[in-house]
Amino acid sequence: MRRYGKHTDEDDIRTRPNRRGNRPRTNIRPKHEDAAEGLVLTVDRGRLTCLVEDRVVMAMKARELGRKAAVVGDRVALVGDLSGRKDTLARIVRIQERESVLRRTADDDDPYERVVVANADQLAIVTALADPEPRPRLIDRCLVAAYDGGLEPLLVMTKSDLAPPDKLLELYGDLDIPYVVTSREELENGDAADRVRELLDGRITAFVGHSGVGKTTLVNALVPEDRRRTTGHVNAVTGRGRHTTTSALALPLAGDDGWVIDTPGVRSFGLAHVDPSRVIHAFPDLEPGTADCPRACSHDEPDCALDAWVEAGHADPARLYSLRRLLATRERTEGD
Ligand SMILES: Nc1nc2c(ncn2[C@@H]2O[C@H](COP(=O)(O)OP(=O)(O)OP(=O)(O)O)[C@@H](O)[C@H]2O)c(=O)[nH]1
Ligand SMILES: [Mg+2]
Ligand SMILES: [Zn+2]
Repeated sequence: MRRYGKHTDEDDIRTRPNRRGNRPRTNIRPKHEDAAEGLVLTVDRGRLTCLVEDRVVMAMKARELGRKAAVVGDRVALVGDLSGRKDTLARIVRIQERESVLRRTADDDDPYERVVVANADQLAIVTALADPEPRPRLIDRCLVAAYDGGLEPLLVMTKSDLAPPDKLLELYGDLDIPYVVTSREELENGDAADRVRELLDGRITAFVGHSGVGKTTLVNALVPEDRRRTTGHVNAVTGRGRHTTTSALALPLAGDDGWVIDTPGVRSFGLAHVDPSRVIHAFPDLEPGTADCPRACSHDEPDCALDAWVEAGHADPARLYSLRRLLATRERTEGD
């Protein structure tokens, strides 16, 4: 497990002009020199469960953080009671700069974006091959969010005992995304966990997908039970008696092999916040062809220089087709 050491802060002493007189005065706020570093494991109605060294510490946001919210995966600085004992509450005084941000909006018209997970470096997009039926549009949208947020995508196709993966594999073949296919039997004999674990090695992987595709089943197969128990998984029982995940939860893989973050199922993945010009970075083979594009080109418009560039043989047309399909997923409504 990663350890979190002490953190000092130099920004907390501020000078500002005194409003009444003109003499400057020094406004000394608490320095939090003794703040410890922690990792946010889960958030439940304003209460944050954090890992500080090897202790699980409950915390809340300090008022000085203002409207800034800490999310799962955030590295934070904590002060107060860090013992981790029952009924203690520490305070989060700082959120460290994020290395990646997975964002979504509830739908495309909703300007309010929420950060789903911070600091993940991989996005496992989980799709069941049946029950529920695969929804390529949702996969495409998760891909765009991953590219936009700086996460590398991984396709996880579950329930191959119910339907074959061929059609989906064909659809995503040109995108060159690593993928893994799992079945009920492989979950039970451990093969699924072994195969998926290889792709998670040393990384922080967030699992996303529609409700019921098997995210939690897989995460549970990956993380030994005693490690899961420390944080108390937040679950609710659905109308059909199935357990559904209600808040994101980070769990450590065995050894020093990284983290997995289970998240609640999503029906849609709004992309109102996405800047299309960032998606092209995920296509390094096409990116040089954008040199002659008009300013602020969406790469999905008539004047885009990519068509001519690909026609001239510089890249595979199938790759341009895939890029355009992803970019177009921002325009269409979901659910089909
Ligand atoms: N047949 C089959 N069923 C599976 C497989 N993996 C998971 N399931 C079942 O699918 C159902 C849903 O699994 P969950 O792991 O709860 O799904 P989830 O993605 O976490 O769902 P939410 O928390 O609601 O987002 C459970 O009844 C699992 O037993 C599989 O490979 N094959
Ligand atoms: Mg779940
Ligand atoms: Zn263009």
